[in-house]
Amino acid sequence: MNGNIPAREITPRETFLSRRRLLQTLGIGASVAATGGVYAWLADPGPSPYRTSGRGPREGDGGGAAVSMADTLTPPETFTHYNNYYEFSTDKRDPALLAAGFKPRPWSVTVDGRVAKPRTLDLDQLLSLAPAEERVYRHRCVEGWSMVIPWLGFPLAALLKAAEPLAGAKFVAFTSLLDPARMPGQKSSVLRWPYVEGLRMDEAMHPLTLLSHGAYGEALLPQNGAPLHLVIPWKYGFKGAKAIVRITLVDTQPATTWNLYSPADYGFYSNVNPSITRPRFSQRFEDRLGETVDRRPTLAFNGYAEQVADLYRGMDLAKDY
Ligand SMILES: Nc1nc2c(c(=O)[nH]1)N[C@H]1C(S)=C(S)[C@@H](COP(=O)(O)O)O[C@H]1N2
Ligand SMILES: [Mo]
Repeated sequence: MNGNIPAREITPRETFLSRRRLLQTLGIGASVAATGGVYAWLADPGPSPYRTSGRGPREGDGGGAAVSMADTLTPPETFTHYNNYYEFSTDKRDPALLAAGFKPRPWSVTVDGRVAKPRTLDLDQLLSLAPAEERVYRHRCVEGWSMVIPWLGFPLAALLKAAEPLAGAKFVAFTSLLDPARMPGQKSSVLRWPYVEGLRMDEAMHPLTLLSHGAYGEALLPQNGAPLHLVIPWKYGFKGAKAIVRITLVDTQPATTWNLYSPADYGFYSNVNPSITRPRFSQRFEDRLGETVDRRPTLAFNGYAEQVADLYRGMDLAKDY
């Protein structure tokens, strides 16, 4: 066995855990093969609607010819101790400490707006909507660093479909928790609170868009957005709101936190795009945390172009929106 573990990315948690133990026993650790758009972990080969087997970098990816598509899981300690979570602190080392006592239960999520069946679900009701799947995704922050994370969750589409979207639903607005007593960073006005984000309806319904409640085979820790963290792997990390309490289907493009903060720097769409240089961060390269190799060229749509580029047909990809 080597790094080329053919795999499928949909894995029951039990299997993930036992497989992880097996791999550890074999001394393989947390290495994982990358085969293209979405990676996986298991040794069982299986058809995947997302995997693009053996796909190397292509022209238009934004990457150079020497891009290696082989990825290794980011060490869990990095994922849990290097966090952007301004509700707690603007220092990435702080959320692990400051959120340690944050209790993600009880929790409830309201799904409302342009739906036939608005509802408020507690966490157990929500988790019972769909089985947990494992998805190993690249995560790219607009600051230029990246990780590779084995998320647990289910497609956001499952939750949206259960609420029965109405014809007028064109966008989905996400709201994170507002609770300054539990989130000390909200006492500062560094951002407007609560944190809000949004997607167009087709982006929200896309099978890659994951409502995550776990990672590395465990429930999410508070610093990673417990109990619910939205994951949209082809967009910059800030599009994926943490600690979500409300999901509202709306007919017009909703306001989003970083766009309110600086409209010129953070467009509504914010798809990972090497050709858009943002004033504070060039997007041409990225640093994969935990890797010693030189910086990597940024891939268009974070490497998921094959799965999502169709959503943006007709839009000028050299522009930010
Ligand atoms: N509510 C909320 N969601 C948020 C953020 C935040 O500060 N508040 N930071 C975003 C940014 S910039 C990133 S890179 C990711 C980080 O997620 P992680 O700590 O789980 O890796 O969360 C995103 N979601
Ligand atoms: Mo980020």
